[in-house]
Amino acid sequence: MIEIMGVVNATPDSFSDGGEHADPASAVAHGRLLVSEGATILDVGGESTRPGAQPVGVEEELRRVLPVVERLAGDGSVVSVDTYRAETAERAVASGARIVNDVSGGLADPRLLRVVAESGAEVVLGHWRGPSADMYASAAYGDVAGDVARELRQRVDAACEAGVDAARIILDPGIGFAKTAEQNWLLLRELDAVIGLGLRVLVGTSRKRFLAGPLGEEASRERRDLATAVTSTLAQRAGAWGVRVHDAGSTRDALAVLDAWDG
Ligand code: PMM
Repeated sequence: MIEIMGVVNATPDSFSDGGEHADPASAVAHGRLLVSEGATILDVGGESTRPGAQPVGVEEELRRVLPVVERLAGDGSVVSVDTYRAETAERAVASGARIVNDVSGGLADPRLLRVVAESGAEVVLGHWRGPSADMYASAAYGDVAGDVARELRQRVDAACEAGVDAARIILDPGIGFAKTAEQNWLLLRELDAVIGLGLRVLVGTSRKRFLAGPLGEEASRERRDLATAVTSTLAQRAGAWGVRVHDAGSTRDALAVLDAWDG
């Protein structure tokens, strides 16, 4: 079965669920709802990584994230922490997170990979070419899927050098990170290049801007969730280990239909 990673944003400024879960109690309640709808991993983040988002300080990130991680892990859920900061990763793992989800693949904070190695946590290494505020400046590729796979391979090497066991690494092509809409579609179409690296692959398309291509700019959240269920299902078919989604129920249903089709 594919892993369904449900997004628990403990941020007041995430583009897709605009602060609804800014206080710990409502973030925890949302995490529990995601589990009831089929999420198998809960990804708790305290800083939005949407294009143009402003970073928050580490203290504020810890304040947002730690109580949520602690309570959801206390329920017995598998929790990941969506952070590129070593300190947040370290404290979140001490609070019960089992996975460190770093969209920067260990590039943003030079200490993160060592912290992961020492903690024994699993790690998601995302494809990344720079901070959110100016990430489109670096969206130049010769062959997007090949380039992303090559750059991810370098991050795997860096992680292993820092002492991370390769079996604990999950790769993420970083849909929407330093990529135009067209590049995102091409990368999904050629996901094999990343799957071929031989590690588990997580794909995050949920509610992202590039879905406006087929749906139109004004598409509602419900319509973007339906589109996400389709892209997540296709990612599973392409060999992904997991998908990261805001709405677990629609993706769970789509995956169940695919299973029935496959027989
Ligand atoms: N996308 C966002 C945030 N974290 N983590 C992983 N591993 N993969 C992603 O594609 C990804 C991520 C985008 O931000 P949002 O949570 O505000 O949608």
